[in-house]
Amino acid sequence: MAGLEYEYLGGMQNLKKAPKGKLPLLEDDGRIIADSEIIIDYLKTEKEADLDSWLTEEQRALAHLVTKSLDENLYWCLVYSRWVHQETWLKVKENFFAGMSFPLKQILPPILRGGVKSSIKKQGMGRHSEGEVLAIANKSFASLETILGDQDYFFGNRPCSLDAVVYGHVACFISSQLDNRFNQEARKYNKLVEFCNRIAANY
Ligand SMILES: N[C@@H](CCC(=O)N[C@@H](CS)C(=O)NCC(=O)O)C(=O)O
Repeated sequence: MAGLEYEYLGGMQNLKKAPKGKLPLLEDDGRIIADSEIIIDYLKTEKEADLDSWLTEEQRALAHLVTKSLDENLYWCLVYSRWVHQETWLKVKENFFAGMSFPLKQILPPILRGGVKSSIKKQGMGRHSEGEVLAIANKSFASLETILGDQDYFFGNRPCSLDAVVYGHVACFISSQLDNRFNQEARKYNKLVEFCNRIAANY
């Protein structure tokens, strides 16, 4: 979106390089920058890639709070839908650990799933029923769709970092090959579906 050259290196093997034990991370000239928020700040300050320079103070404030709502709330609904929901977990396990050799492929998945389930319980989302988590996710989808309205991007016809953030979260539900209740619910929001298609086509 900022027009910078980059190479995408996906995969959980990158966790070995992660100073905070979490992905994503950005590697730039031998420097490792961890956490999406810190990566965006780094691009703004070090790479002159500020997608938000044209926003008003108020729009920037709103973008920040929407971002944090998705990072700290909707994110956990996604984790729940993938790691707790039994049927989906079997598919996630198949894909997530595909590159791993025997016997690690047998041993690691239940251990990692146990860790994720414990984190989600400590965070709080894991204490709700699936129906309640779905209702919580639904409120975020509905609110995003209301804010987006008939615009191409969240603040009009020009994208900003909030569009990247929303895509990062919402496409995990809408554009995923998974088809659980969470994916089905998200796909009912036509404007969000079109938004994801627009971002995917343009970027
Ligand atoms: N706030 C962080 C969240 C990062 C995060 O939770 N990453 C997950 C994957 S989406 C992760 O790396 N989990 C690995 C683990 O917890 O072991 C960000 O936006 O970068």
